[in-house]
Amino acid sequence: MKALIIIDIQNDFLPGGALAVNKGDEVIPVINKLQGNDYFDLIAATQDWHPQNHGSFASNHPGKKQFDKTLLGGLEQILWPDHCVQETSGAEFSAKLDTKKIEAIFRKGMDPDIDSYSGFFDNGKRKETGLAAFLKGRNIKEVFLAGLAGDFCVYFSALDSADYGFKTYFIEDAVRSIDISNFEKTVKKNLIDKNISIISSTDISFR
Ligand code: VGL
Ligand code: ZN
Repeated sequence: MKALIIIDIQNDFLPGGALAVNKGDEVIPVINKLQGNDYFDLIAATQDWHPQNHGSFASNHPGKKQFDKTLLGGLEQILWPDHCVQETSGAEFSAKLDTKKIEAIFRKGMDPDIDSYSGFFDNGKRKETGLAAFLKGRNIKEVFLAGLAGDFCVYFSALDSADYGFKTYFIEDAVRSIDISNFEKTVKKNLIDKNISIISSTDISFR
């Protein structure tokens, strides 16, 4: 059984948003096309969902600037612009994303004291979101990942998916990254080292 997990297709990560990923909007038609056939047995999504006082926001650290680093929950933390604040339009899924087939949405980043990049866990692996149990309960063996950002939330979701024992696929043309050189130099290598398959949406045979 195969699942497609759509990561954080939210207005704040799209052009014009608070933490816009360059060309992030280009993944939406690709993801809509992937959903538009019966290849996947299950489609789920994640949503970055921060309280306004979240510790990953530079605005909550007087004297620090956006993209500075600090410690949060004992872990190195990049300080982001305020983004995906609960119940704001920036946190909503893009109106262009087809959501009809999304059976479940896993929210993350709600604890102000720790960030959450992966759709499976917070960054300290303290608390699960329930995504892994949901997938296992549906007898999913293969997990396909798409969305934003390729070097953060999609990346860490892929690593955790592989750790849970799912055969994991990273759909490269359905992903855009915040730092493209980091993606090319580090992320791809680490995915390959974990036996995660980097594929194109066109490798998926539509039936
Ligand atoms: C993300 C940075 C901060 C992501 C979320 O969705 O990749 N990146 N919060
Ligand atoms: Zn976030």
